[in-house]
Amino acid sequence: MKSKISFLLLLLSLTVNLMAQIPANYDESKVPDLILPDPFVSLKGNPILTVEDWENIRRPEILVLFEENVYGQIPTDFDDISFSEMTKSQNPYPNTAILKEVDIKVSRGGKTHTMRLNVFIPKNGKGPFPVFLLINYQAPYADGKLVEEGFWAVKELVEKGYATASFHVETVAPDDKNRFSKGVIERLYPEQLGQKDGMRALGAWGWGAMRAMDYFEKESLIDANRAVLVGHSRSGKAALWASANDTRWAVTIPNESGCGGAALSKRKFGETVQVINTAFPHWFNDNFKAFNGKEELLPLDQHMLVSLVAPRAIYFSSAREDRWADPKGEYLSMKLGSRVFPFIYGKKVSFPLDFEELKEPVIQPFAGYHIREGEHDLTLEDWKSYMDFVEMNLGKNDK
Ligand code: GTR
Repeated sequence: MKSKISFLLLLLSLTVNLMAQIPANYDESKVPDLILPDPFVSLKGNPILTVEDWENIRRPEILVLFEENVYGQIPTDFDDISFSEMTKSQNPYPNTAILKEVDIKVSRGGKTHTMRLNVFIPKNGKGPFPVFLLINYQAPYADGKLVEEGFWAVKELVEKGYATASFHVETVAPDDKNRFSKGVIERLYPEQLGQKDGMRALGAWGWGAMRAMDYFEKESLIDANRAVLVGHSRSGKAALWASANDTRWAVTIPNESGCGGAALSKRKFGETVQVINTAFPHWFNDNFKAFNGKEELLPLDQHMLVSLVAPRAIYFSSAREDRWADPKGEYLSMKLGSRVFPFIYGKKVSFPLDFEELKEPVIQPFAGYHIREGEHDLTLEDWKSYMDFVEMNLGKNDK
């Protein structure tokens, strides 16, 4: 009996070890043949050719597919929202920017959740200023520092006449598999927890971006019609899902968002659905787990998220050494998903180059992409291309 138990324990530990070491594929020749769902054929099998059919039939279908199978819902109902300025920290850029630390208080069903948004507004110029929101998951606030330059390029943005804001994901939903519900989910939307397609961490962070947008709409120094949503990696995934749901964002920029973000899941290159669901079970909804090791069964792929953002502008960026996030899969998903611009909206967008041929950032109206040298990170070089893309799409600032 004892030896049977120890044999079972051995088997169990071998399985756990194997799971932990599921080898990632980095060999392009081992990528499966891609069979991707067609964004332009409805679930009933009808071709989708017009803006009317796209916006009334196919777009809502695709949104529900992502909600049910991947991210979960983003509930948007609440009873009350209010904004109060709480400035306490020292402004790192007193000569060029006004700092506002804003508490956003949201109530629903007698309960209240407060999230903190940090906002820098140019001091020079008259505004209202276009704004960049960064969903942040790094820890600059922990030690009382608001900004980590490079990762959040406040100085450069403000000098170019942009307002910029950021919130830390912890202020909405902790990034922890045991605690993720301890913010907005348990407090305001507890019924979501019992639902297999309920809101989880990425959806909650997207919800936070929406509340920041509610604030932009009320702040007279900010032009909410020219708002850019940026996220890096896990927060890039959240930015993409938020913008698919909330069409108030004029430009969407997920950086190196990889698996469950910009990259095509069915390529199974680098991080896979099984790996991400095992390491971060709190990011996606429960139904997504059914696709562990079975990406081919997904009734969607990430290029369809690009199509949900259209006709608003969208930009993906990758880093050469960030193979975990599958840069080629990110580019292909942009290339395929952005066909919605010419096919449906009659707007010229083209990505004529193969991934291997890319040298310069592709900065054009509606859809863009760059891959820079280096590792997984959000850098000043990335922000510079974002500003070029935004200027092309939203116009030059009259500072
Ligand atoms: C990794 C995760 C990626 C990406 C990254 C990040 O550990 O596997 O999907 O989100 O974290 O957020 O930096």
